[in-house]
Amino acid sequence: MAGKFRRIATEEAWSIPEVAEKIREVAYYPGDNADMYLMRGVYDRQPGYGTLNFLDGLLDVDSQRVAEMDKYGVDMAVMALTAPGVQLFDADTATEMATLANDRLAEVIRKHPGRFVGLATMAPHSPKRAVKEMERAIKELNFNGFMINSHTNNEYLDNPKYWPILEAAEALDYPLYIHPRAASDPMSGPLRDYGMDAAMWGYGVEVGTHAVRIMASGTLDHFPKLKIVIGHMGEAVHFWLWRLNFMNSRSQKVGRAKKTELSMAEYFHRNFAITTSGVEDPLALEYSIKKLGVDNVMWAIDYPYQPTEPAVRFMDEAPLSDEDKAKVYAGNAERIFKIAPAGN
Ligand code: 1WB
Ligand code: MN
Repeated sequence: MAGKFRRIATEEAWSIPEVAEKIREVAYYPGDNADMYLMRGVYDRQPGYGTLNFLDGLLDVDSQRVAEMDKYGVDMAVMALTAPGVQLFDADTATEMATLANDRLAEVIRKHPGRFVGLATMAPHSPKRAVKEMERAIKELNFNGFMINSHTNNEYLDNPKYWPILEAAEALDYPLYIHPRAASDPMSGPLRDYGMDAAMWGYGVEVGTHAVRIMASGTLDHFPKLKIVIGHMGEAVHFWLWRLNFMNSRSQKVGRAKKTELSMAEYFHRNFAITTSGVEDPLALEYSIKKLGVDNVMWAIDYPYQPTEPAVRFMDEAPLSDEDKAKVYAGNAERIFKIAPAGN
């Protein structure tokens, strides 16, 4: 892998048979969660997503995934249990499955030295146990961060009951990646038609809303050093910073919005970094780098949901200086996820 640039892909998905089997089961539980449709497709190969066959790619490491990485010069993948993680399960099952998934990911990392690092999964619905698992993941499994798949039972991380998780991420000093899942029930109605529920549109609406809730609630006043990573070219949140600032400060003045220590843009610049996962648009990349600084944008593929070759080509062809490209491809991930530089 002696390419010109080290390539670290930062939002790479995988799963284990036990979690896949459990998701297949809960996807038919009574209820009207918008994630169910996608889950039936991916995990039970029902029409819609079944034919895309993501499942094989998710469950595989040794045959296809590593070969694909080698073929396109992807040096390292930052891996996490795929959306919606364990968040569809009841708290006990979720806690148990998170531990199992993290143990398995640690095995993958050991088996392929230098090729993978892990983001821990945990059960937000059981914050105390989640914090224990976060500590174990960093201190015993040597993981490099955490992933939560947006809402849990329609609740968001601005809810103080989840703050122990934010506190732990800040104290352990590793980033929290907020990955999409289908929108929470009250928001999901109009997103259910025309395939809009998932990656096409609903995912971005869900995580964008989550990020704005975290900022507008003043939650980050309590966790000034917390680093939050969001994918899909920032879920477009940074496109709205000017308007978020204008409207939020006006609303704060008339008592419609919560008083916060910083402006929305200040929170975003201080606490967030973004990845390019699944958005291979040069103009969106240029805007992101200009708006957020080249130090806050990381490359990702979103394997196996997105193909590797165009993701690599997109970044190889991006009109950036070598110095900037090296940052987006690897340097920023090394700093933000504390990944040892190549050769170490
Ligand atoms: C897709 C993308 C589906 C992601 C997913 O199911 C996840 C998709 C859990 O492209 O349809 C993802 O991780 O971005
Ligand atoms: Mn993803």
